[in-house]
Amino acid sequence: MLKLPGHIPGLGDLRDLLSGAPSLTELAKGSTVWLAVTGLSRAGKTVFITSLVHNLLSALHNPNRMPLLKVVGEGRLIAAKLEGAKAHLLPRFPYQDNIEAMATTPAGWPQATADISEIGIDIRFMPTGLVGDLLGRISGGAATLKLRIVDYPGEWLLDLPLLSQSYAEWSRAMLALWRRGVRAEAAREYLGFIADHQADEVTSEAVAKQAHDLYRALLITGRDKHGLSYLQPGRFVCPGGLGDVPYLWFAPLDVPEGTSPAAGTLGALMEERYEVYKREVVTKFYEDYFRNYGRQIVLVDVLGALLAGRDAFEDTRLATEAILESFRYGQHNILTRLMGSARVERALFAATKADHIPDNQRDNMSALLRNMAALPVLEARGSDADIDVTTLASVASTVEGTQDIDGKHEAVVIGRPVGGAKQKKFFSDAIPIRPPRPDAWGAPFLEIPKFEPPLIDPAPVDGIPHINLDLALDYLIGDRLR
Ligand SMILES: Nc1nc2c(ncn2[C@@H]2O[C@H](COP(=O)(O)OP(=O)(O)OP(=O)(O)O)[C@@H](O)[C@H]2O)c(=O)[nH]1
Ligand SMILES: [Mg+2]
Repeated sequence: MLKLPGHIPGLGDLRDLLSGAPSLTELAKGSTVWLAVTGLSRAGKTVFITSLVHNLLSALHNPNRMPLLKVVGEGRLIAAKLEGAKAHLLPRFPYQDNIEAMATTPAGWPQATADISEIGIDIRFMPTGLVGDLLGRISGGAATLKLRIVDYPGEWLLDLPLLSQSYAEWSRAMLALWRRGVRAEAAREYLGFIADHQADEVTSEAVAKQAHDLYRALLITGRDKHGLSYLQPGRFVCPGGLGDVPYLWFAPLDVPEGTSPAAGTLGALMEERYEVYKREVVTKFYEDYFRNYGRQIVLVDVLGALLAGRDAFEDTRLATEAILESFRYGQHNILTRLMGSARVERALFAATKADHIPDNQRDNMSALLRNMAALPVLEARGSDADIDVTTLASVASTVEGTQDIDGKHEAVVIGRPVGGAKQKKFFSDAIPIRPPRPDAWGAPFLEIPKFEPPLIDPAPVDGIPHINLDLALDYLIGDRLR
């Protein structure tokens, strides 16, 4: 039971204090905050979580790594440790394996991941102000925050629009996209197949499966060979633990405008599976998981998209906009219904791998991400989740330097490319603050090698060099560490 201190603050103060979650008793015993880390494949989720966990565990020994996380900067951190084994539903995030991969010689990066996972850290800290004062009297001063970090594929958020589309509408939207630009070339085989198999032909299990296999292969080729990101359904690209269940065996067909598939047709079978997918996979993800993740960070490989060229960049922009929809309750009755009373309180969109460009370009990278995802429009309208944008590097693998180029003193980054014998200097042209105009996509304007990570001590003592990781974490959960 809560024992009131000798000096009792005003009733108004107390009511204010006790009305906000978490309560004092929760604070003393330990409240929980969920932080979900998402982004399209290769955006940097695994590296982000690994560095975040390692730096939090190291923060007591080396507070200089995370000064902008206020609980550390203000010297209020008492302890941070990994949560012990528990009967959680999700697989455990392989922090230890990842750190070992990065700390061996030669250093490597963690493996790509295929499914959702989680890891918990217990943070013990001294709260500030009145809360600290009250807690000081009931629990010796310290509070505990259980931070649960979840890694899930951003591709899954690309399925939200399906919930408000019929199979016919979705098919039309997808096929219109696959008939344009670089996509049309990639989709030639699939488009040929569905030209021979119309939605109104008599249903056939074998043809449906064949269409699905071809379509799924198209999505994977689109991602791996053409750098495309706006790929639906998301689970065809990142199935997670789903396995190859029959209700997944659908694909878009040409369904003429103003019609929907009649019973007994191939289109009707596809439609049935599409509806089961929406119900069993998409809706369930939002209801069972997403709604618990009060704080989320969406990682975007803006540099990778710029480097991949016009079509890939435009596709990343589309995908980022689609992901943003999952944080806009005001616009979405469906999202509001799925979330019930739960809300994502804060979402941070972060351009990753900022160590590839010098410091003087990083604000441009944030501006570009802001403009890519139409975030200025969103701000003006006001959104339900508190959304911000930043640029970060989870593992700074370069250092800053300068180089004389054409008589000018230019900022560069210095790092060792993976497999390279020695360190090299890398210069990049200015990062544009808006998506480049169609005629501005000439030769690639920057070189982005895969850098070797810096030397890392696998023991949580020294931490890992980073850029803005502490700032990002303070934005996301700093209010729960006051
Ligand atoms: N230099 C540098 N490279 C990074 C950084 N973060 C990620 N990378 C590079 O990007 C690659 C992908 O990072 P991951 O964290 O595995 O990406 P992911 O989003 O988990 O990818 P999937 O598991 O495939 O979805 C890494 O192997 C690194 O080469 C960073 O902060 N700095
Ligand atoms: Mg990963």
